[in-house]
Amino acid sequence: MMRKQIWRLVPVALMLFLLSGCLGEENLTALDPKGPAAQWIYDNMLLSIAVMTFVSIVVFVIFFLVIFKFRRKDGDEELPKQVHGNTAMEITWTVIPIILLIILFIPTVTGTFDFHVNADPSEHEDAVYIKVTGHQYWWQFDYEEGFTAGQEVYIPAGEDVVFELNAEDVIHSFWVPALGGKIDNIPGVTNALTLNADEPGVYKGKCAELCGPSHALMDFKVIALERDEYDAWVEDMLAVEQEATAANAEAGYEAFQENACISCHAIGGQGMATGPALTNFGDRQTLAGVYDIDDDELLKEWIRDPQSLKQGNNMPAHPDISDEDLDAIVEYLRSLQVRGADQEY
Ligand code: HEC
Ligand SMILES: [Cu+2]
Repeated sequence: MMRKQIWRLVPVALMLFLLSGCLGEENLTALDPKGPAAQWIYDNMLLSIAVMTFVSIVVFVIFFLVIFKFRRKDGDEELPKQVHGNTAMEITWTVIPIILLIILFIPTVTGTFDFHVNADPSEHEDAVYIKVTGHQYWWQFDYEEGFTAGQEVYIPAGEDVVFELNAEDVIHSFWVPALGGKIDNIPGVTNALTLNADEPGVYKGKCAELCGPSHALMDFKVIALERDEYDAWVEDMLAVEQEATAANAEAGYEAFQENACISCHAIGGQGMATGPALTNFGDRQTLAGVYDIDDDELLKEWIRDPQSLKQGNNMPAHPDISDEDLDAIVEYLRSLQVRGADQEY
């Protein structure tokens, strides 16, 4: 009976095995570090696995040695001589764990100090300093130059970038596994984190603190560019004006105003930021952090009924918006490009 039940675990184990593939989703992994902070975490992970393996081997070897060597044999009548409190052994098994703890302690503490930063802009005058605000269920990135970006944060590669972390509503957590550790975004508290991407590229990030029904859809991206490309991007973000970008999508620009989208979405420094800034929406790699960006129908679905795609999010539905307006808005949104569509990342 018992044995039969154990076999039932096989499909479960198989499922877990298959699901474990999901952990490797592109670069959403801490096991392939792409920056110094992530490298430090990875090295520490390997070190603790090594220490743990050493301890396990020693313990199991002694364990099996003892149960075989000292087991009761035929003819053993009396209990063997009982010993208590062997000082040499007591010292040995106290000192060895202390040494192992010191081995773990030193790199952990030195790294913690190396990578710790204060959320004080005046201490980071040479570094790029970006304010990150977590919202249910999107990310806002405010640059010192005075513009705002939504969902995707651009940084120069190979440089320390300081992120000041805050939250608008509930606790979120800013995590880019390939670049470093995670720190919470807490309403009313200011935390800071420094990340450095070795190479230009796109690094996936995720909210790592359960923050509501669409927590699992609160993804973002770090896009690391060469320094000169990054500078050009900053210039371009600053140069965007609502009307200017709208020149080729006049009707959409008007529909965007008429439907009061602008009351929540800033474009080029105008409008409110209760929702993600759409200044460079045409450059986005995903819709709302997670969906296929190239699908016009999905984008229209989002505008008509955002709840159907991201439960509990704070964008109201627009059930009465006309098809004409929708088409025009989609065209307008697609025209909001700063980098252009043919970028590699
Ligand atoms: C009351 C504020 C509000 C209004 C009005 C509003 N939105 Fe939104 N919008 C939001 C919020 C909040 C989000 C972020 C949702 C999320 O991802 O959790 C959002 C997300 C979006 C996104 C996805 C952005 C991205 O970075 O992927 C698009 C596109 C968008 N809105 C378009 C529109 C359009 C078009 C209108 C007008 C018809 C509109 N919104 C009206 C609040 C608003
Ligand atoms: Cu969150």
